Parts: sequence; structure tokens; C-alpha cells
Amino acid sequence: MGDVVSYSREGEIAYITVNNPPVNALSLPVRQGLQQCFQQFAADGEAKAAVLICDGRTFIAGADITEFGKPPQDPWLPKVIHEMEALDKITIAAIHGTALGGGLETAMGCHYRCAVASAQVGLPEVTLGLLPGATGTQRLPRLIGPKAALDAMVSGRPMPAKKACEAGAIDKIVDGDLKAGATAFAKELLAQGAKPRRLSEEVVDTSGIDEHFFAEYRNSVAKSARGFFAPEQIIKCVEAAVSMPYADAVKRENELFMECMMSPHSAAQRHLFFAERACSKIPDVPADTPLREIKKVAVIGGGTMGGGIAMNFANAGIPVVLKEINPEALDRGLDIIRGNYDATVKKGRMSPEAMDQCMGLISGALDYAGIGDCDLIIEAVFENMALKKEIFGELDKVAKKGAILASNTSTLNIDEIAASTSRPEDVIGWHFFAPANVMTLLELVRGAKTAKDVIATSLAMSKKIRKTAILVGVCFGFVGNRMFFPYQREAGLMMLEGVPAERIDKVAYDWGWAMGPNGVADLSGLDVLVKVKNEWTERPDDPTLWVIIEKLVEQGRLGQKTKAGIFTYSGRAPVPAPETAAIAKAEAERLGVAQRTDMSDEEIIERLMYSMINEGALILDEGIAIRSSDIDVCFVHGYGMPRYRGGPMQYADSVGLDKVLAAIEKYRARYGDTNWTPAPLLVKLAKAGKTFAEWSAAKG
Ligand code: 3H9
Repeated sequence: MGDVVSYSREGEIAYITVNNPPVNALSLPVRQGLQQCFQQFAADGEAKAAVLICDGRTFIAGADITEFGKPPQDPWLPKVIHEMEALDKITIAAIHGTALGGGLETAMGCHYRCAVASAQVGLPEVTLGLLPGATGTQRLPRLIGPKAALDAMVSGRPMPAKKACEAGAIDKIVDGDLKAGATAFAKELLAQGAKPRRLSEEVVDTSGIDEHFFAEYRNSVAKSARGFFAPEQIIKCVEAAVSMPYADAVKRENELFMECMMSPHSAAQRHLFFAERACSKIPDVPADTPLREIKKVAVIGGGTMGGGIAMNFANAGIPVVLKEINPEALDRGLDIIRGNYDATVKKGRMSPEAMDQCMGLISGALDYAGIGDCDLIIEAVFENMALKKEIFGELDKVAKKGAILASNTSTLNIDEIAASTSRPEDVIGWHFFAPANVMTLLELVRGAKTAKDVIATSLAMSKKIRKTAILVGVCFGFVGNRMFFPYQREAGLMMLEGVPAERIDKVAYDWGWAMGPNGVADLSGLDVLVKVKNEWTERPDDPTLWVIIEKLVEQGRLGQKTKAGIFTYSGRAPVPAPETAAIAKAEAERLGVAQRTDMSDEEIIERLMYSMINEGALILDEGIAIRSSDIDVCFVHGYGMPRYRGGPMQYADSVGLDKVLAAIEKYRARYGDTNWTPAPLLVKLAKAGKTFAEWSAAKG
């Protein structure tokens, strides 16, 4: 037996202890160990009850995700759980930390469950594009009913122990030491003459559901589950749970689980699980780098962006000063923040007391002297190099020694901004995504002289304010916007070729994007894009680039904010605009762009995605992104790309880089070299039959 699971006994109680750091995942040795230890318990004549307990920070947090996508190795978890449940002596799971996925399924294979109050239990497989495939879809409905079980499995959200206890998933909350509490519970059960409670022998209580239940349930999750594969599979499993004998339903669960496992969705979602953990690891910044202390933050500029940024810190309990140039602007900024919080309270997502607490942490300042004691200062004024340099010159005079000076620039050169101070080592980019209090991405931009402890502190702070940060290098637009520009370029070019804006957006939406490229442009503000274009000194020599957007801005159509941009808006719903079609037609004639009537949906997606992926390959080769999975994190967290595509680089890897290259060559032959010269890295990898992920892993 491996060390990862051990057997011991004190009197009549046996203890089966899992010790597989960091999260006690159910790797093969753990499954083997559980099987052998429960067999030992069965054979131990002195043992009357067994407690399954874990060392370390948590109960079993699930199957070992690294094993998925490879051939399954015996013993397969459902078999281990089945054998445990079949025992004639009682078994009790003792839970602390997080009993997730296969961990909760193992606990449900025990006859009873106790937990400390701080524990959480859940079946988050759906977040990995999977379903609880070790009998979880059959056991949880038997424990807490089909509706509550579906809610838990389709959302993937864990339940706090007390709530799980009220629902029936846990039998007892233990105060104090878990082992002592579990032992007392085991003895109590023995004293009562409790028998093994085998969920597989119970039937699902269907009294709360009628014949419309599953159809209505599907409707109720249609929006949140749009495009995902696993939620529907989970619903099918619960349908089986209420309509089939247990053994047949378990077979059905297994078939549906294998379909999930083999799906590109699950591969993409599992890829993101590891990508989101890898992105905070910076090769030349050791994990134990001493951090600078951040007790107070300032935000320069109280517009929508600055206000949203300030809210992140207040939400995390960190005092923040909003600096504006006059009392009117400051009042306006504070009013926007108050309005945002108010809306959250009205939706029932925040208590009025929590709102007061957050507002109490936000103060205002009208001069730079008012922010001299701040440890982190984030400039969030509009995208203009001269203005940013002036502000950083002022900050250099007033900021205390060691303060981190950050710019929320979305495109500009951090080194140039840093050069306007006497302390470029303290300067870094903190690029938030709108709305800054909602979007979870943060692009941290490393300048040539940015100090390592500034990077380490920024990464640690981003976790504190619940952002997922990627570290990127200096170039125009960094990773996200630089790759989004070709995507928007192709959207504009296809309009010039006669494809309606609404068709492009529908195809992109149906592919999974939260919004099509034209809707995003209208939301960002077309005038903002024109300003970006003007600051972009090294842009490609292409007269068609964003030309429709420029003409729309000339007509005063700035996007959603003026109720008219590429689309016209009634409320927030876009309506096709004849004005845009007319501009496209006139500009196509002026620029000699041939009209297309045969554009397929496939071509629309290829041109949007492959133009972006080609830029991503250049970014990787230049070292602007550390690894291809960081780029994937960027697009899923900052741009509304669906998790089930895994991000642009994972998508390219899943399509096959040879196919991506062949399509790019096809467009190069048709449209020329300016926009479609394949990136050398893409060519190299496609020829070698490799992926971006493999290249990143080999780079280290
Ligand atoms: C499942 O159970 C399927 C079954 O239904 C059916 C089977 C037949 N496997 O997140 P952290 C690594 S599906 C492998 O930073 P935290 C993680 O990569 C599974 N590795 O810690 C990281 O490595 P590194 C259902 C795993 O304290 C390190 O552990 N279960 C696994 O912030 C620390 O992780 C889930 O989906 C794993 N299962 O959060 C739960 N889990 O240090 C997945 C973690 O090299 N896990 N690692 O970067 C979690 O949600 C969080 O890790 C947890 C701890 C909340 C447990």
C-alpha cells in the first residue's frame, strides 16, 4: 500500500487517512490505497466503524484532473466507491476544507458524513466540462432531491457545510477537532445500532417535481449554459436517476461522462483550470519574493474606469482615494460609484451595510498632495501619452518612497511613461478591462526596468481584489488589444465586402463570443477606437483599416453612448443600421474592394479567429506573453470568449496548426501580405506537427 492512504485503529474505530498533498486528489495510488484500506477494515475483526479523514488543508478535492484525457487506469473511482458502500460495517466521512467532485462522491459512498462548519462540499465538474461521473449524479439527488442536486451540479457552486447539513448532504456538523468529533459521531451511531445507509438502495424523492420539471429546468438554465456541453449531460443523468433503476442509471452516467471527457469542451475547460493557475508563475520572479506593503491606494481620474477600479479595492476592504481635478468631476465620479453599489444592493447581491462600508473606504482628493501617503497609485485618465507623462512627472514629486506607480493604459508604452519619473523601477502597467469592477482580467505590463518586487506585489494584490492577472511585455496594445485589433480589422473588412454587420455579430455570437465584434466596438466607443488608431504610430499600411468606424464617428455615431454607432440602439438592443451599410458600400467603391455574396459562416469565423491567432504567434515569439495559456486566460477573462473554446491559442491547437496555417495562406493569396503573412512561429510549429502549448512547455 502506498503512503498516500493509511490504515490505523483505536479501539473499535478504524481510521483511513488520505495524505496526498496539495489537495488530496484521487490519483491512481489514492484509489488503490482506498480500496486496500477499506478491504483491511472489512477484514479487521476488532473494527466496528471506519472514519475516512484527510491530512493537510482539505478533504479530497476531486479526481486528479491531470489523469483526464488519458486512458483510465483501474481501479476506476466508481468501482472503489461501490465497494466501500457495499461494506456491512458503517463508514463515516470526516470533512474539512473542500470536498469537491470525486471527493464528495467518495464521501457519499460512505454511509454517513460529518464536517467542520468551515468546510464546503460541491460537485464542480461542470466547470471542467464534465459531469460527476463517479455516481455523483445518482447519489446527490437521493440525498437532497433532484432540484437541489441539479442546481448544485449545473452551477458547480460549492455549498457551505451548514447549508449542506440543512439540505441533507451532511449528517452532522462537528465543533472543534474533526477527528475527535468524527470519532464521537461514529460511537454515537454504533450506540444507536445504526446500519449502513446505502444511497444506491434508496429511490429519488420525486414528490417535488412534475412532468414539466425537466423542460422547465432546461429553459431556466438556457442562458447561463448557452453553448456548453456538460450541463445538458448532467440534466440527462438526473432524468435517468428519477426514471431508471440505480444500476442502469449509473451505466448511463458513465456513458454520458465519457462523452463529456472526449469532448473538445472539456479539453478546453481543463486547459483553463491549469492556465489560470500557471499565469501567476513568473519564471524570473521567485514565489518567495518579498512583497511591498499596500495599505492605501489612490486612483487618478474618477471617470467610469477610475471609479470601477476604486470599487475593486473598497470591495477588498482597502482604503482608496479618488483624485480628480475639480469638485464637480469628483462628485460626479463618487456619484457613479454610489450608483453602481446602489444597483447591486437593489439586485439583492449586497447588503446596505456592506455598501456603506465600501463607500466609507472611498475618499476624494483634488490635489496630488492628498495622495502622497498611498502605497499604490493607479493612473486612469484617457489614452494620451503627453497627459500620462505629465501625471507621472507629478506623481514622482509627491509619491512616498517605495510606492508603486501604475498606469491603466490599454495600449501605450510603459517604458516611455516610466521615463518621465526618476524611479522607473516602481512603474508598471495595470490594465483593467471595462467595466473594471466586473471584468476579472488584469494585464500587468512589465517595463524594461520594473522591479521584481513590484511585479510580485502586483500579482498578489490582483488576487486580493479577485482579478486573474497575466504579466505581459511592452508593445502597442499589449496582448489583449494587439490581438483584438486584427479581429476588429477583419470585421470591418468583411463589412466592406458587403457582409452585414449583424450577420458577422450573429456568427461570432453563435460560435460562443458573449458579443460580436461590432457590438463590442459600439460598447467601447467608436471615438475611442479612432483615438487609439491615431496613437498607433506603427500601424499597418492599410487604407481599409477601421475606415467604416472613422466615417461613423464623423457622422456623430459614437456607439452605444450616442444610441448610434455601427448599430442603432433602442435601449441596449442593437438594430441594423442602414447608415452603416451605406458607408460600407460607398467606401468599398472608393477603395476598390470587391463585393462578396458567397461568404460562408466558416470563413467569417476563420478570418476573425485566425487573424487574431496569427498575431498571438508573433506575440509569443517576441516574448510579450510568457506562455500561450496566458493569452487564453486573457481572452476568456477580458473579452468574453467562451470557456469551452479554451482561448484563442488553445482553440488553434485543437483545430491543428497545419489547418490554421493552410487557411491563412489561402487568405494571403486572396488579400495579400499586409494582413496575412503567417507568423514564423506558426509556420515552424505547423511544419513540426507541434502545438503552441507544447512549444510553451518546452520553453519552460
Ligand atoms: C472529478 O472529480 C471527476 C469525478 O466526478 C469523476 C471521476 C471518474 N487534480 O487551486 P489551487 C492542483 S473532476 C489535480 O491553487 P486553492 C492545482 O493545479 C474534479 N491537481 O489551491 C495547484 O497546482 P500548482 C473535481 C489539482 O487552495 C494545486 O493543486 N474537483 C486538483 O486555491 C493547488 O490548487 C475540482 O474541480 C485536482 N483535482 O484551491 C476541484 N485540484 O500548485 C479542483 C487542485 O502546481 N480544485 N490541483 O499550481 C479546486 O477547485 C481548488 O484547487 C481547491 C483549492 C478549491 C481544491
